[in-house]
Amino acid sequence: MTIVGRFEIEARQYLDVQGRALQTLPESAREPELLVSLYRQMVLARAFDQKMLALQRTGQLGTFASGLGKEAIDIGVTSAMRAEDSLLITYRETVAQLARGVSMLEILLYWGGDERGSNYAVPRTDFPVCITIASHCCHAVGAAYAMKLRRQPRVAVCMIGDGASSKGEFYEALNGAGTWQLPVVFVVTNNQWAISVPRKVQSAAQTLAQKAIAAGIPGIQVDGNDLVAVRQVALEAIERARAGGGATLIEAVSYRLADHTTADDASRYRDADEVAAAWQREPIGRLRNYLLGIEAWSKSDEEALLRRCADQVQEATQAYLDHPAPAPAQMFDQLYASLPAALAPQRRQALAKGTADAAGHAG
Ligand SMILES: Cc1ncc(C[n+]2csc(CCOP(=O)(O)OP(=O)(O)O)c2C)c(N)n1
Repeated sequence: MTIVGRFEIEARQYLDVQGRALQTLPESAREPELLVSLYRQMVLARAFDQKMLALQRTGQLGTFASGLGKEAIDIGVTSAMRAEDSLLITYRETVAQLARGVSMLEILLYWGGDERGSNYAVPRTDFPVCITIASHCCHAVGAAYAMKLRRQPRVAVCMIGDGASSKGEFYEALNGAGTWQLPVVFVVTNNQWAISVPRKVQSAAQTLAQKAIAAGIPGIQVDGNDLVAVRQVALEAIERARAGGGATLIEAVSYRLADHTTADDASRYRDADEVAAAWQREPIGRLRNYLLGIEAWSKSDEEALLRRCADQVQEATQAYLDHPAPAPAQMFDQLYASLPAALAPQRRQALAKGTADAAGHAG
C-alpha cells in the first residue's frame, strides 16, 4: 500500500478555563496593557449585546442575533487585522464590528431596520452584514482576488458559523482560495449549534478545521474562548496571507450562550446542564482571571469599567431612539446604484403612500 498523504490538525490553547497560563504566552500577549484594552472591548461589547436584547424585548429593535460567548473570537481576530484589511461577517459578529470601528449607533440602526446603519463611516473597506448563510465566503474570495491582482498588502477575513461550513459556497470559496493562493482567512465559529441542529449531526468530520486539507490550505483549531490563542492564531494566518503565503482556515471552538436569535427559544432543544457547563468556559471571566492573577486588573478597575460601559451604551441608545426614521424611498435607494426598471413603480407607490416619520425609531 502507498500512502500519498498524511495530515494533522493542531489545536491551540494558552489559557485554561480558570485563566491560568498553560504555556509561555506568545509575544503578541506579553503586554499587559494590550490585553487590558482587549478585555475592556470585550466587556463593552457584552454590555452592548445585553442592551440590544433589552431593546428588542421592548419592541424598540427588530430581531437580533446575540454574540454572547464569542467575544474572544471577534476581538482576537479583529485585533490581528489592520485597518486597511476587509472584514466580511455574518449577523453574529456585532462584537467584531464594534472592534473594527463601526459605531453603536450604526449597529442599532441596522438592527432597527434602517439600512443607513450599513453605511459605516469607519471602516469603509468592511462589508455589510451577510444574512444569507455562507454566501459571503465567495465575496471574500472575490475581494481577496482583487487585492492580489492590485498587489495590495491587504487581507480579507471572512467569519462564519459551523452550520455555514456545510454549505456549498463555503467549499467553493475554500477551493478558490487554495487554488489561487489568495490573501483570505476563514474563521469558523464553532458554537456547537446551527439554530437547533447540533454540530455532531452537521458533519461527520472530526474537526471543521480539517476541511482546509482538501483545499490545500492550512487548517487549525483554536480554543475560541481563549483570547490569547485566537489572537495569536489569527495573527499568524493574517500575516502569512499578507506576505503572499495564501489562505488559512481557523476553527474557533466556542459555545453559543444565548438563543440563536430573539426569535428563538433554545431551551426547547438544548440541555440546561450543557449551557451551565459552557458558562464555566466563557471567555471574559477567563481573561479577567488571568489579568487579576498578574495584577494588571483589580476589582475597582472592574467596577469603574462597568459604569463607563453602561454610560456609553445608554448614550448610544438615546442617540438611536432620537434618530429620525428613514424616508420610505431609502429602502430602494440604499440597495441599488441604479434602480432596476421593475422596481421603479414600487418605489413610486411607496413614496405616494408613506411620509417620512419624524417620530424616530422608538415610535
Ligand atoms: C442560505 C440560507 N439558508 C438558510 C438560512 C436560515 N438560517 C439562518 S441562521 C441558520 C443557521 C446558521 O448556523 P451557523 O452557520 O452555525 O451560525 P450561527 O447562527 O450558529 O452563528 C440558518 C440555516 C439562511 N439565513 N440562509
